[in-house]
Amino acid sequence: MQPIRFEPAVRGALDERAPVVALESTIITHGMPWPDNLAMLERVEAAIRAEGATPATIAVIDGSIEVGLTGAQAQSLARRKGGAKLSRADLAFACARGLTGGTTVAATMMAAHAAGIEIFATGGIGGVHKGAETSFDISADLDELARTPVTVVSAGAKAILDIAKTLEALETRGVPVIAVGQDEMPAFWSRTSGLRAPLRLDDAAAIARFIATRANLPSFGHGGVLIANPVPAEAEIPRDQMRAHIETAQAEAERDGIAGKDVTPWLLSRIVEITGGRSLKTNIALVENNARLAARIAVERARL
Ligand code: PSU
Ligand code: MN
Repeated sequence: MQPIRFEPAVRGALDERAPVVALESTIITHGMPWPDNLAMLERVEAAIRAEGATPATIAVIDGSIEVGLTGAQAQSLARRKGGAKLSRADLAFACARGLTGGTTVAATMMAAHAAGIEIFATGGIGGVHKGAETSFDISADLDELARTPVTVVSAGAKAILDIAKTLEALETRGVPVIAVGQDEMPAFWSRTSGLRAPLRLDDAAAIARFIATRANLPSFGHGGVLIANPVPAEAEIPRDQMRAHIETAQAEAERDGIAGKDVTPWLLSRIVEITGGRSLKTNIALVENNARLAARIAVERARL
């Protein structure tokens, strides 16, 4: 059995050292409902191709880590109910047991790095949950950013999290966090968070130069980089509106005893209901926006 398999277009692009952008799949299996999840993936892959890069969506199918999905594989993953949510702790187990599931930011970073892909686009990373001082719920995405040299293009940490604590945890782990085009850290559905981002760069070329410089500094290039790209203004839900929705969903999750891996998917889908579908439109718009920026970074990086 081959643990990592490449879709032919992705293999070809990597062999030619052409720009490739990895995409995660927990967002497909657990982050969005069918059929919006598949429509999102198709739009996002098209946006990457339009910028001159090759998309490589990563997932585990029947125990094999797929780097790049065929249309049929993407559709069957998106339709599937009850697939696994696979993070660092689950990846080898899923391979051994022949499971199928979506890879989180952490697991996708591992697979992307193993495949030789440097740039990865997602919606929002996992981080330190509200109430983590008692629940200890801190996403494995943060430790992965500390150890695996992949640049993750996000709209920040999901606003259901404690963003201030998430920034502290990233600083502790030595992860550069770079806001794009503004001083403030974005907050997923909203362009603002009320918190200053640690670092700022204004375009894809500057980000590509930073990644290249860092990779060339001996022993500095370990670990990942987090790019925090604000959602486009026309798609954003302002922070004061989101705050109330998040508090409502959070209180319901606590009441119903939602815990562990279920917390993030549960809150995201409840917030889609509470906002009458508006948060899903925003989520799709921000992933597409991140994919476009990631593709531009990959194109600039390939020139350096
Ligand atoms: N971004 C989205 N939707 C998602 C996720 C990110 O727009 O569903 C997923 C990512 O895969 C991320 C995961 O790694 O949520 C975090 O889960 P947890 O908090 O359980 O680590
Ligand atoms: Mn968690």
